[in-house]
Amino acid sequence: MMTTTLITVAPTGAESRKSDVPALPVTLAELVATARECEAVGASVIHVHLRDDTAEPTLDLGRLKEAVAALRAETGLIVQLSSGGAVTDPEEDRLRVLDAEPDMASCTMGTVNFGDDVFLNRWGFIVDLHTRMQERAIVPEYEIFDLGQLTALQRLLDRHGLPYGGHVHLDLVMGVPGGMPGTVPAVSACLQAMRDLPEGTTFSATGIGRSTLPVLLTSLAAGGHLRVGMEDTITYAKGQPVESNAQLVARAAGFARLAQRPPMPVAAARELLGIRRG
Ligand code: KMH
Ligand code: ZN
Repeated sequence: MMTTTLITVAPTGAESRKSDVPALPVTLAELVATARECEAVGASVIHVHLRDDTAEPTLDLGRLKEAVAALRAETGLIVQLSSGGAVTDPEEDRLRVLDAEPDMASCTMGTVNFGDDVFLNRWGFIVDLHTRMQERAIVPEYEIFDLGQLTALQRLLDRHGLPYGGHVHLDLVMGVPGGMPGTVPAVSACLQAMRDLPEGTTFSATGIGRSTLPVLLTSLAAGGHLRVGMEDTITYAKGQPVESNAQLVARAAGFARLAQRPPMPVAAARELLGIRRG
């Protein structure tokens, strides 16, 4: 069992509108301020989606580079860019995210219904993402929205080798309408499937919406790590909107301490994940 808990914050996402969720960080200044607050209360990784001047999702390379530089200058956090983007983003734009040279990038392991939309992740696209990250010394976080995607990950690693750094880290994204539910039996099924992955594979888990707390508590109990943030959760408790990402990170850190697995320091997270130095 891990003695500390890696906490990733996903502060923005591509789905919520600023007009519906005023506390959502959408400008670079808001993103950096959120990142600093979240680092102070226990986050060590930030999963980044950017917005444009109208607060709509964007994969603009210039903005991505600017965000990576600003987060590196202002925080010690490990910077993970989303290669998932929004469901409408074309593959070439999603691959171009790697040109911003983040420490990490997400890599979703299959196509999934995503509410009324489809989040498309063809096998050939997944292979491109994985191999380009190997070449560029970018550490992937494999996003798992459904059970079979763990088998797809096993196939990817068998055919195309380990990721840069040699360590496999995945994130169970649970409770998306169309994906696996955020329940104890679903986490348990994933744990079973993870036995076929390389020894030392680590996982975090996040539950969308109402599944936030059940997934958080189950992951801690199972020796897993945590992802929290307004990408996944905009209601703190019934009738109570989330005030800030730091509020969610602080709650996660509190549960982690109660579980005798306090937040993992950033240096230890870099070591664990195999992030390149300098
Ligand atoms: N916004 C979702 C369609 C990722 O960041 O890699 C995809 C997503 C996964 O959020
Ligand atoms: Zn994301």
